Amino acid sequence: MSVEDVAGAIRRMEVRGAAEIARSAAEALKDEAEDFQGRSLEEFRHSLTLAKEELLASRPTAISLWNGVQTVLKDESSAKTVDELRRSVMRNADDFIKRSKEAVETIGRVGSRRLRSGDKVLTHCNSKAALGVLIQAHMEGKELDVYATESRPWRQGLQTVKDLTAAGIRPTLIVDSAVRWLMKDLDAVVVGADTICSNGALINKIGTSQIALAAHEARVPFMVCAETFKFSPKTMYGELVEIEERDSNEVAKAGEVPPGTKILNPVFDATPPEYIDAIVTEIGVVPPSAAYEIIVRQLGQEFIFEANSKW
Ligand code: RUB
Repeated sequence: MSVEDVAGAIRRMEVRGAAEIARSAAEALKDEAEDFQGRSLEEFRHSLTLAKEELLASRPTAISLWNGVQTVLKDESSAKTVDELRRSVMRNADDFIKRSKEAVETIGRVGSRRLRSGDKVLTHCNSKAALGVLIQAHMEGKELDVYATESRPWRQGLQTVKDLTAAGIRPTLIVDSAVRWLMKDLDAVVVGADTICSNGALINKIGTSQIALAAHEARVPFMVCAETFKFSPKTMYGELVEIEERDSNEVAKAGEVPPGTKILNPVFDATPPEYIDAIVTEIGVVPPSAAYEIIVRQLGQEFIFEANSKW
């Protein structure tokens, strides 16, 4: 698929979920590099820059997209020929996609150790990393009672119950507003991440912070599943995460509300680190306070520099 097609699919949410968005962007850059017909390195770099900008503009909140694109293009300035640059982009894209898939598998195995047979577990939206944990625990023979929120307005919860059912788990679907009512009966909450900030705050689907509050109140462990490329080097120097707002007609169509009614449709929210018990990554279970360390060690100085270069 062309970069334009992939960016469009991400914007329209045909491709969704933070990791999938990042992998699709990496694949699109790989195709762009493979198909480049010109001979000038300058022209090639220019076309990659345009591709990068178009992909990054497709959705603003998930840092996985920025980290993925950055990983694929990390050797751009050192390449000396068109062929060298082409090879590096293709190799880096393949590596990123492979590592990101392996990370989800590792998170599944690590996270499942935190669940016991008989646990009642809630998940929100549709996170492949969170589902990986639940499915792995099920495959290990643990009997889980899994609850999935509907996740208005896009209702990603319907996909979650399909994914769980396909894996042999019989889930229960609830409306978002039933979370606090249910919380007293739960043993754990397991969610994914779009971005983890350097202070350990979690940015994830709208409603996540309310669930975390209810879990905190009821002393139910709140577990976040996040590959290390969900951690944001951009937040290290104070940049705030842009919370995407989508079209009002996703909430109510014209004619369903009186003319002039204002509709707000924020898609993500921020959960403070004090409501998070554990972050499960592919390098282990860490507390939110380890976020800074993960950014420095896993993503490194080059990423931090690049993320803050416009500063
Ligand atoms: C999806 C969402 C998911 C995270 C993590 O939102 O909030 O919880 O992206 O998903 P949307 P994953 O549907 O708006 O993209 O673990 O699959 O990366």
